[in-house]
Amino acid sequence: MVRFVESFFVKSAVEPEDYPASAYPEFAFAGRSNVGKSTLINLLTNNSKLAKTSGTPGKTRLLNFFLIRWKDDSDDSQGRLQLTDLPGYGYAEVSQAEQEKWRRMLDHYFDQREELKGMIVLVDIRREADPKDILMLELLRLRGIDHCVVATKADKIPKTKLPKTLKLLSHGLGLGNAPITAVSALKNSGLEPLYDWIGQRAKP
Ligand SMILES: Nc1nc2c(ncn2[C@@H]2O[C@H](COP(=O)(O)OP(=O)(O)OP(=O)(O)O)[C@@H](O)[C@H]2O)c(=O)[nH]1
Ligand SMILES: [Mg+2]
Repeated sequence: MVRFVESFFVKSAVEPEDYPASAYPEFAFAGRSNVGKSTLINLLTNNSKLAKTSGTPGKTRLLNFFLIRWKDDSDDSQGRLQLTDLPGYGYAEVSQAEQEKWRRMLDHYFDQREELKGMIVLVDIRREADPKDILMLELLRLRGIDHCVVATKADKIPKTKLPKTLKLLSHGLGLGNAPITAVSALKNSGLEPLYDWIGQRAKP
């Protein structure tokens, strides 16, 4: 299994001309505001100060790019990858113009990132399938972008309900064969499948 041994903040950007070079396999995190994207990045990198988190929705308004050095002891391989924290969607009744701006930003991102290997879509385990998430997943399918879904805040439901909740969510989101797993930042649990998923796609 890959481990993330070092992590750095590269830069924040909105406009494509300000993005850092697309030099390494890249993975982006998307989902409603406050779902736990920045928290998950910190968890995966074991670096609580890497991405800014907040109880107030709408914290991450820019694209934030991170560089990771990874190692896999099982086959002695190592390399670099990039993680991108995308601005959350749906945190307030935003104007049509704001939504349009967000959509344009996402289109630019998809158009520009040649090394984008996959997208991790986060959903709150306590919520039913959300139309905004369904739209996002549709977009990923249309663009042929590999993706998985992570249900966050698994500590908020009883463990016994986990399998059924994930099944319902998968069905509600129309996932088909795309994988879904649960994580908890509070319990630091559920990360292995994610390291695997990322590792498989980051390796040459
Ligand atoms: N209980 C619990 N709380 C969590 C978990 N993950 C995130 N949170 C909390 O949820 C809140 C939002 O987390 P963030 O990581 O800032 O969310 P975000 O998706 O980056 O939000 P935006 O930047 O606004 O898009 C914070 O108060 C976190 O502590 C989890 O697994 N369990
Ligand atoms: Mg954030």
